[in-house]
Amino acid sequence: MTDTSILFHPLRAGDLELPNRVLMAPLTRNRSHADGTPKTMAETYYGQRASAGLIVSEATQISAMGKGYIDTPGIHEQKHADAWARITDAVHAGGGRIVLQLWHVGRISHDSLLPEGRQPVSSSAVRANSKTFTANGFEDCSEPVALTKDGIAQTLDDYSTAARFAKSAGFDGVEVHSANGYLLDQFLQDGVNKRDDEYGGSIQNRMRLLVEVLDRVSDVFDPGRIGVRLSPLGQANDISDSDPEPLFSEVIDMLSARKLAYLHLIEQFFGSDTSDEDRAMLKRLRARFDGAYFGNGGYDAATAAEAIDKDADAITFGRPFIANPDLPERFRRGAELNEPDQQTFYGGDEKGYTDYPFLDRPTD
Ligand code: 8OZ
Repeated sequence: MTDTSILFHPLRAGDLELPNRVLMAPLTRNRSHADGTPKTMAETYYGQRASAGLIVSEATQISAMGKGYIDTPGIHEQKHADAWARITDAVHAGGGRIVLQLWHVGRISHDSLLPEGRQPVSSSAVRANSKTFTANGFEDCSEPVALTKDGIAQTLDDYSTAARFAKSAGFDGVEVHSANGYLLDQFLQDGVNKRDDEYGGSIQNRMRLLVEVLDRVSDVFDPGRIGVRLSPLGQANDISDSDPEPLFSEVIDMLSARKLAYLHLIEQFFGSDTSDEDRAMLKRLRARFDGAYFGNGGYDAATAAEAIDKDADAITFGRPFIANPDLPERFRRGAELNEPDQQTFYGGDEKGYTDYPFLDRPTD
């Protein structure tokens, strides 16, 4: 059996002190109230998972215009912050740490989810060949409009407000979601970004919105409490770039210079393999980042320990953490894992959310 003890070596990621390297990945669960307020059961769910080295919250919209799916949580009103404060209390009471993932979906949305039925916004007015989940089930994404200069200014203000609410709710930090074809990725990648102003064209221009978002978030949280998630392999939500490696090299150099807490890359998408060529590119990219590196996608305890032995600092686990609230302890003991039930991933109640059994705790 592989020696997995390295998973339990403490790690410092910026200002975050992590007692182990088995981290909880951000997981969309669509179980908030319609107004974006997390439900009480989320306190139990996150509290149950407090033994993670770090919890990255589910993606959380920074504004009403940043919403793209039914029943996802927000962080742009006092009532959202109040509910999140009870969640961070539950995690801290269990000895854990939690960062909030700040999210704007951009064009991956539907008019019916947005205020007054407005059109989604993006870098350019290019419709995504992708689907989202609304009150009517899976629907095609709506036609977006390109953000104007005023719209960009508003979006940056929304990031500031959201970061302040996150701080007031007691989060240990934030993760800026710049992956998976959502708004910031729609600015980075030239398959979508067709702008001819200072937010389009050159790599520096396409990075500008992410840089400005990080400036705003850094006014609220120290850089050592900010992480960024990227998906340089594209694949999700109809995103693509004509030349990803130079783009993501410059992005990661910028993140490294800012001395952020960590870089979080999606290395493999569920259900697809990553080619050797893509793995080699990811390796070159992550080597450019000076801070902590979190890998994600398809790991188990043994492959995570191998990756940490080589060049990762920690691994984030998604599906395994859905089904195993005590995942670190199961890894420590080499215990059996509960199997996740895909039927209850998105939406619903406590079933498949807070009722997965612990090794040592009887369920009632
Ligand atoms: C699954 C379903 C809906 C959204 C992501 C926030 O891909 C998501 C997401 C995942 O980053």
